[in-house]
Amino acid sequence: MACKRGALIVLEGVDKAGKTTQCKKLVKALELSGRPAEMMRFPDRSTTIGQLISAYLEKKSDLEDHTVHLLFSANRWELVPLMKKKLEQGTTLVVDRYAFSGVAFTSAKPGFCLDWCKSPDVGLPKPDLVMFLQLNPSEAAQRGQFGEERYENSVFQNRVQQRFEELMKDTSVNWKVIDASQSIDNVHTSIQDHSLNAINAAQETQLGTL
Ligand code: DGP
Repeated sequence: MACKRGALIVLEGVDKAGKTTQCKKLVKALELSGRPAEMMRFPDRSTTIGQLISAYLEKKSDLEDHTVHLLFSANRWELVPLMKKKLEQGTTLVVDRYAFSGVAFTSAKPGFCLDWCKSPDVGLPKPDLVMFLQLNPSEAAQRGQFGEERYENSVFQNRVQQRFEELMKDTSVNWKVIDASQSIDNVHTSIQDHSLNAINAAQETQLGTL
């Protein structure tokens, strides 16, 4: 019998919501329970395209806004063969940001509509589950200062949050909103519950596309 596929699980949210911490905890918990799992993150700064993105985020270079949007999308596309291979082998992928960040961040800039922003990502593997770590901007601010990177300011992050709220109206995506103001362990428990359901459901369905 062919091995059962892994699930594609994505964590999204504004900065300081705890995505990276929770991705790591989830991978560890899944592995401990005997379910193969690996973490990925976008942008993946290790590739040639990822290095262009990284220099842009660190403000070492400037790129035209449409161009950088397409580079972020290309960075996801270049990892698709690897993602598909892992999923087919039965590994669950826990992904820190995906196409939804792409749309939310670019469409928060003036002059960008959601439809244009979504188009380069059409055809990417569709997540079985997208968890949005919800944290209001004032609580996020209490978790520490923003860093020096591009986009790390409250005005822009508020616009990003509004764009995510628009995206979450899309019922063709399996969105779950998680209250990220709870303790790390409570957030983890909710994330783990949703993930186990998604892993079980994924075994009965084919991987879709955005
Ligand atoms: P991180 O490494 O998770 O801190 O993300 C880097 C920054 O890039 C963060 O501010 C979110 C932003 N970002 C992530 N994906 C995209 C994308 O596809 N497009 C744009 N414009 N920004 C993105």
